[in-house]
Amino acid sequence: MSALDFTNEQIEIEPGLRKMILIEIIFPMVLLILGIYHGMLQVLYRAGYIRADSFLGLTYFQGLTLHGVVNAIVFTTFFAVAFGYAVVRFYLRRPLNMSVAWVSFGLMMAGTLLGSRAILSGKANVLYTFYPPLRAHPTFYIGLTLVVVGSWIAFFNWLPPYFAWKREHPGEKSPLAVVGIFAAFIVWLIATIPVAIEIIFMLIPWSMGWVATVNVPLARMLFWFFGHPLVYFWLLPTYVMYYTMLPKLCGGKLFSDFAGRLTFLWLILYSAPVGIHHQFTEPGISTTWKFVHAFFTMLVAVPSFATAFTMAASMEHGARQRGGRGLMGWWAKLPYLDRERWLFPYFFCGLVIFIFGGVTGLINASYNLDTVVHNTSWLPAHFHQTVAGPIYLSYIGMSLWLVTKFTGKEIKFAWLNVWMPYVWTLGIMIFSTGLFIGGAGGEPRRTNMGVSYTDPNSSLYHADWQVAKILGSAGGTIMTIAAAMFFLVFFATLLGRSVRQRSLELIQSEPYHDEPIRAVQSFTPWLVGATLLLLIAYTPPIAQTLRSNFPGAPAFDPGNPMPIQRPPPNG
Ligand code: HEM
Ligand SMILES: [Cu+2]
Repeated sequence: MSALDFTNEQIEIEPGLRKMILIEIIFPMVLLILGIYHGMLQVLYRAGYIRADSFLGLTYFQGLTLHGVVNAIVFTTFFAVAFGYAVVRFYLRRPLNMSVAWVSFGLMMAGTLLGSRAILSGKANVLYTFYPPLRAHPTFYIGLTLVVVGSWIAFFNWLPPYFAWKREHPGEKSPLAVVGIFAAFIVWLIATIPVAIEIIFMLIPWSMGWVATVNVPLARMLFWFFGHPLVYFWLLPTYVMYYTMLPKLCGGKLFSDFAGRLTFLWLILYSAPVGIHHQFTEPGISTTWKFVHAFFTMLVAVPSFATAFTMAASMEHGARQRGGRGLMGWWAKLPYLDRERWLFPYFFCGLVIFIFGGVTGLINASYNLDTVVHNTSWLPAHFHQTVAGPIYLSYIGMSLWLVTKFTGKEIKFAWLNVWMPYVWTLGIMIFSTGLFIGGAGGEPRRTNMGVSYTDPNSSLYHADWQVAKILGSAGGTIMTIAAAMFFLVFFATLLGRSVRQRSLELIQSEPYHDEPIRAVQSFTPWLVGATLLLLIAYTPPIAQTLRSNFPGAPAFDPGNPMPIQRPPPNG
């Protein structure tokens, strides 16, 4: 097979599994329309184009909660599970236990419906981080728990075929994509245990009214024990696509198989012992442990650099196969607008955005710089360049890919499809520049600025926050246009006629260097290392938090500075 040939292996899969994966992609895509709409509203509120506490029936905090929960929790988790099924089924070539699969699916759907109902009825204005003392209705927490447990069950369902494959292929390397997906779900398992403890033992009893107060510093620590590895759970499926698909899309090979394995396994090790970098400004945790977490955070940046170099080398290899010449001339030979290789722009634009997301992440993680940007609009500027950059683009791109293959349909509006990632990139760069400038100048995040800082009639008015306002809303509008382009392509394709055989087809890149390094061929040492690091990184700070003796907090609603219920005497 020549490097320029772009045919991929296809396999037939059970109709039940195909249907399930399709629903797991289409259902969150429908919710995402609501999620994106509330992203657009966010920029309008910030800029003061909406000067009110609510818009079309939903309040400011309700919309922001919906935006964060749908985009960053529901859409991402559903996609990771759907893509995980596709990868495991494709590479291991074994049927899956469908009864278990449907149980996982049912729990995730029920949880999403329960949680969405709580948000839409205004009983869960707690944002996607659900920090106490903001308190939601119990169904919000129960819904989230069901989504998480459902996703665990999906992962457990992939283990029997994996072990069977290992038995039949002794001494062989596991397929790189499977290693990446398993790394994602190991990170997810590690991350979701502390947050499950927070939800089940602290938040549900408190929101049920069984206990009057909650230990806020402890809840926040358990949340961030989850919150940072969460972002690597999002990122790992993207990395799987980058390492296994991008090289072939460029017409070449993966520069180093070892770099891929090391990246995936390294993330198991360092994703979690870093959560306190979100808590640099919080009391009750000593500077020593804040520093330790800051240090580990720098180590978790290593695989991002490894990925950047490996992707650049792989793209160069591909471009040279296509006739690219010279030190820089090969850049001209990448398939920027190639309708056959249309996933390329989705991946490439994500990588470009990620350069900025990565660098600003290092700024956030630097203890002293964080004090300048903490809780300002700098933060949403940064994380839209990660979760709404490479992660979002690769997830929607792969969703469309799987849908066309599973339904045998042709892409509609193919020209819009190849342009969409570039429009999104333009939007996000303008949007983030605005929020970065605002944040560096002190503009807060999660604030209805239209009725405060950007309202000339308010005593809080900040005349100097105009640039951020204009760039933020202009960029947000362009992002919304790009998102609409995608939805048009996606749903028009879905409604079209089937013209091909329905199959599961994934792009597989061959390795250029296939290094026989044993250290990256087993999960075990990395799992042991991760456990040790977690014990070291979290035992002392949790002990400190428990010793700190902060009074328990009563429940609050974001719309009111007074507690919902009066705290008991001696709180
Ligand atoms: C049209 C596209 C989008 C626009 C205009 C937009 C805009 C915004 C704005 C302005 C905020 C900040 C609100 C604030 O802190 O004051 C925000 C928050 C957020 N966005 Fe987006 N966004 C978009 C798409 C996305 C996507 C695709 C994702 C993830 C896949 C995402 C994830 C988030 C998250 C997790 C938050 C944090 C919510 C919170 O602080 O509770 N956004 N968005
Ligand atoms: Cu983090």
